[in-house]
Amino acid sequence: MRLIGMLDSPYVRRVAISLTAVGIPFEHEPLSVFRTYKEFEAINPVVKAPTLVLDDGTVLMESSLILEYIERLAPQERRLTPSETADFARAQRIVGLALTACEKSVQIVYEHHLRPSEKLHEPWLDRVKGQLLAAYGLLEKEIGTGETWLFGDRPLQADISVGVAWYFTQDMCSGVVDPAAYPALAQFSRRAEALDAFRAMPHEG
Ligand SMILES: N[C@@H](CCC(=O)N[C@@H](CS)C(=O)NCC(=O)O)C(=O)O
Repeated sequence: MRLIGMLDSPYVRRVAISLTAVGIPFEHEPLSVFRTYKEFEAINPVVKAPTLVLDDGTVLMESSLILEYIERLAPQERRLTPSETADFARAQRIVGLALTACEKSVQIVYEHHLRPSEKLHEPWLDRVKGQLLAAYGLLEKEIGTGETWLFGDRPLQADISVGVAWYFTQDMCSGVVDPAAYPALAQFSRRAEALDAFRAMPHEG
């Protein structure tokens, strides 16, 4: 299978790290939805990263849907979602907060880089920043000290998504979320970035 998209997208990176963590081989094609729009469009006409092209030619998109598919391929002992229903609900909540943090960070990046500066709309940016801080405030409470993984002795999807979101925000929205105010997340991120699967799929910002 082929994973299309750049690792500076948190959505692409969470899929790349997950594929690596569960041991599913894939080819990575780091096409940009901006700089290589035409090439991307030739693979997926709606130009969304990540795009996963299966060996039979099926084209998947939306990171969470792709991860659902990957979960079906993964050997049981390497699956990335908890099997207990209550744990699964908590994991989905944490992933939802992490994805919201990604979405709000991407909106800040787009507002600064895609919109002409005279059209920048401060009330909108303030609203998005407030949502971003709320997401990280809730995640800080969810992850405890940041010294352990969320569901046992190995990182699952919730851990991957939190780690990817935090690094993305710190790298791409510098100064918006003060790491000193989120010590557990900062520590959690250091541990996540030291994992083999994270190191193999580094953020490229
Ligand atoms: N909800 C989607 C978000 C994906 C997304 O927004 N990707 C961005 C790159 S970070 C993209 O494709 N942007 C181009 C566009 O939306 O036109 C997911 O989880 O995959």
